[in-house]
Amino acid sequence: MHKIDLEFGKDIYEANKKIADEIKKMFEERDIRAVDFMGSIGSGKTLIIEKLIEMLKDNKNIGVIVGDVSGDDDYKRIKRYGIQVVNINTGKECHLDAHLIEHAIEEIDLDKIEILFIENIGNLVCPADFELGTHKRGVVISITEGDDMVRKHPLIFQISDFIVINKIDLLPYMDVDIDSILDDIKKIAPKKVFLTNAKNGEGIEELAKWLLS
Ligand SMILES: Nc1nc2c(ncn2[C@@H]2O[C@H](COP(=O)(O)OP(=O)(O)OP(=O)(O)O)[C@@H](O)[C@H]2O)c(=O)[nH]1
Ligand SMILES: [Mg+2]
Ligand SMILES: [Zn+2]
Ligand SMILES: [Zn+2]
Repeated sequence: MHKIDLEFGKDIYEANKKIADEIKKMFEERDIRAVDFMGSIGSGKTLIIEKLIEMLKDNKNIGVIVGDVSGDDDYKRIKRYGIQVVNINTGKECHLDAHLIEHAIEEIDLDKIEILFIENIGNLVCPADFELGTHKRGVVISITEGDDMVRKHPLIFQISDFIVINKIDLLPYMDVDIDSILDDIKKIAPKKVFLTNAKNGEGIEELAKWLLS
């Protein structure tokens, strides 16, 4: 462990960005593709990562960092796949930051991974402000959260490279207008969109292909 080099009064975002840039450079040197999955609580981030692992693990070496405020539920779910996984408990913090990732990757044998999935803390606000050094950042929302998520939290969608709308299997049961979500995305944050059902894997292959391209 080292002491974080945060001068008093120095911008915390700037300090984060500096570490994130170093991490990204290191990933590039090692040819590791890293993806930050942000998104709302319970939207399906872990299940989507599980489906991606199932789909890719025979051909790619995958590592995962899971962030949760507390506990190891998601860690255990990923661990079942027999791949390298690190759990980060943030305690009171509602987002991951680059310094946490810097330490988490000390616990990973980077020579043995080609892809790193990072599951951020479920939250549509502050994860947006903290880059983690990944090549791609995405935000996962789901049908059960209603159709106003994008316009209520524009920033996180705008800074993302892709957006996943998950749990589309629940559309028939919810009073949710998917076209309204897609309209908001078009207007507010025109990004690559994936419609998924992480339960049966629908839409995950398309996401996997895009993430690797
Ligand atoms: N019907 C349906 N359920 C889903 C889908 N994706 C995830 N779920 C369920 O939704 C719940 C939450 O899924 P998780 O993968 O734990 O969600 P998460 O975003 O990782 O949750 P946190 O880490 O707690 O923020 C679980 O019960 C999943 O089985 C989906 O596409 N359809
Ligand atoms: Mg999770
Ligand atoms: Zn440190
Ligand atoms: Zn936060």
